[in-house]
Amino acid sequence: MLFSEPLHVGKPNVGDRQQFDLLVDRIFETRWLSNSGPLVVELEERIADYLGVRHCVSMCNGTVALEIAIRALGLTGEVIVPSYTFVATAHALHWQGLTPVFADIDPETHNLSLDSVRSLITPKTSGIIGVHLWGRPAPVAGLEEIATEHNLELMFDAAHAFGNMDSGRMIGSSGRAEVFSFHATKFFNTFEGGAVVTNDDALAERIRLMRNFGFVDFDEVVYPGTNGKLPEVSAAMGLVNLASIDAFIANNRANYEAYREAFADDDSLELLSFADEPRGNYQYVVVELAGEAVQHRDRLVAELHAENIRARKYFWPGCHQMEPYKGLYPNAGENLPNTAVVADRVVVLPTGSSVDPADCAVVAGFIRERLASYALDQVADASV
Ligand code: T4K
Repeated sequence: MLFSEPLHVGKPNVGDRQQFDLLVDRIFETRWLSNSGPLVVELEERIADYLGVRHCVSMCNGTVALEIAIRALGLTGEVIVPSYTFVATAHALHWQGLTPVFADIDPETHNLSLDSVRSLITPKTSGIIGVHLWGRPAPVAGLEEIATEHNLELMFDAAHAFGNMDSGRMIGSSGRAEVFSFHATKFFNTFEGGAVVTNDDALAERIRLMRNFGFVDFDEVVYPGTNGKLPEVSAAMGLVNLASIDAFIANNRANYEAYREAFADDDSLELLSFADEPRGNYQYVVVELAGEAVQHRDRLVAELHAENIRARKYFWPGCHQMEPYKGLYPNAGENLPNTAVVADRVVVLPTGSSVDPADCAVVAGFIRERLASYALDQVADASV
């Protein structure tokens, strides 16, 4: 086995333990544990500042953040989303009694195809949820144009994109609202957590109320709210992780460069690149197998796991192939040719602060060796 301890795709990035302990001491002293305590307020201010948005409303996780944003925007009927995303994007709509209509992706970017989105608009469509997949920006300008033209709401699932930029601007300001996940496996985590960010004052106010059962004061409720609150201990984790964000970026970047160098002259795969922005989280290291190597994807992943390298096939096979969507919309795949192709080719590789560039070189070397060996087997088979 190449690694005695498993190498994970999402092993958490964690900041300074002593600083965290100090904040936990404060939580114990004040006995303020939840319900928009001082650490939550501070974290929300810092995040809004970091992203350059007017409002950050923290949440207990990204999925509830999506549900609340969807509800607060008043979406109805059908909402267009990519199928090639984590299933929470679709589930958030389904849980709100809406129909996710699955659009295809651009095979180059893995993000929504504008042509596909256009082709799926019906009189029942009320909105579009773009996803910044792998943290790479969705085609925001094109989606805005479509939304304006058809009078649709537009929001973004930015679960992967905390700390990333789009054309020199931090991701977080597009559409009516953007939703982040601060789950343990994300670039920036609060154990579990998430946030809705927006520049719309009225929307932010509605989302804050919905997060806390709809209470406007001690006794009066004005919305059918839910409980979406982030606890203080999670905010403490967020504050210490925010202080270490540059170190997380440097680490991920070095890992990404190590993979890039190791795969540079290998044409059996392509390492997805990130746009040349001043900032980026480099959290998802994604390779797409090419040519004959594609048919060996599952075997490669199994062999990586056998070496304690827990590579992932995110987001295979696409939401439309998962229940309840597979049963509800059995023909959805007809609109998703690129999703099918890409989902069969992708392997996501370990990175994060418990992985270093030397580990990445070993992982890449193993992948190259295996892909070369499958190719040789194929040549041998063909000559029999
Ligand atoms: N939208 C998008 C586009 C998303 O990707 C997500 C979440 C959401 C919305 C919803 O946000 P949240 O409601 O989750 O905040 C993981 C995460 O649970 C999920 O947050 C994430 N996307 C998704 C892409 O990945 P799994 O089922 O793959 O996680 P799991 O348990 O296999 O963990 C991944 C790896 O990380 C494993 O190899 C083990 C390692 N790990 C994990 C945890 C939790 C650790 O080493 N330590 C840990 O504490 O879903």
